[in-house]
Amino acid sequence: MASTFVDAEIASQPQVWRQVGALAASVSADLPRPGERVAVVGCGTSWFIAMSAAVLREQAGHGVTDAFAGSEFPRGRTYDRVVAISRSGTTTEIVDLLGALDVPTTLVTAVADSPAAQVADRTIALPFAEERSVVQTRFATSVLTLLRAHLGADVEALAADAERALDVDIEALLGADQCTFLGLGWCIGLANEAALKTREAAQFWSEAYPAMDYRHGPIAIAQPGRLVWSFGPAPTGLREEVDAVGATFVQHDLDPQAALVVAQRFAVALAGRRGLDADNPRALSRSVILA
Ligand code: F1P
Repeated sequence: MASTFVDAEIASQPQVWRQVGALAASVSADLPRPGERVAVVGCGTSWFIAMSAAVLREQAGHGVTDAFAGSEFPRGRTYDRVVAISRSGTTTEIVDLLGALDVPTTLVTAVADSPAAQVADRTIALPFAEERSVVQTRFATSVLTLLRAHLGADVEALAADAERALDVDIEALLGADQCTFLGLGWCIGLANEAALKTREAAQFWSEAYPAMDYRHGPIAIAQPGRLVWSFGPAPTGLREEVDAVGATFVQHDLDPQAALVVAQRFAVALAGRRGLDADNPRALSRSVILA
């Protein structure tokens, strides 16, 4: 039963993604064109969505696409367009960066008249994906849906997978004391986002790595009572290695973006078990606004 804003926001994703799908064609002129050299930027959750979107765009053959945390944008580099993701449009690093750049910029936000929108050249607003919880779920996945739709993804199939994700039984996972999320390619951003969700919402120990790098040290953390959670296909043999050390290997046969919905539910359920308010995590605010 939905008891927090974030529960309801997670559950609304299939329907909200469909709304994004219906909107996508009408805003495509403000999104990168094939061949453009693009950087996608954001902070926190928005950065991890940028990471996934960048890999997908480049793999789709649309051109060089980098992703940066807003604070780490390499100011000396030249891009044809910078796409900024910010739910609030108030995050200091993003407002400052958009104000300083002299290349075309597009902001994707939930708030059309935010400070970031005032300094971006173009703004794509998704007000129907706005959230009341501090912890981001549906706004982030809606941005990814938009950027995937712009690359030709089938949004209806994605939304149908999200519906399945809402029914996945997570009860057996909730006794774990640690989780490491893994992904290859565009799923690395999803793994980072899943790990951030559990840390933000539940103060739960989680890590995230590119799946091929997991053997290079982080596997030492795996043991009975801990999870190794793969978004998308895992490298050959990795599941067996995880089994051998007694950790629980987790993977869902869903589009990896829909599989992120399972991880969102996991994070919020963990928070509930720990008596935490997932809508208002310790030391977090809706956005980081620096003096
Ligand atoms: C970015 C962000 C969130 C994070 C926290 C603080 O916000 O870092 O990702 O979960 O709520 O703000 P925004 O720029 O997307 O509004």
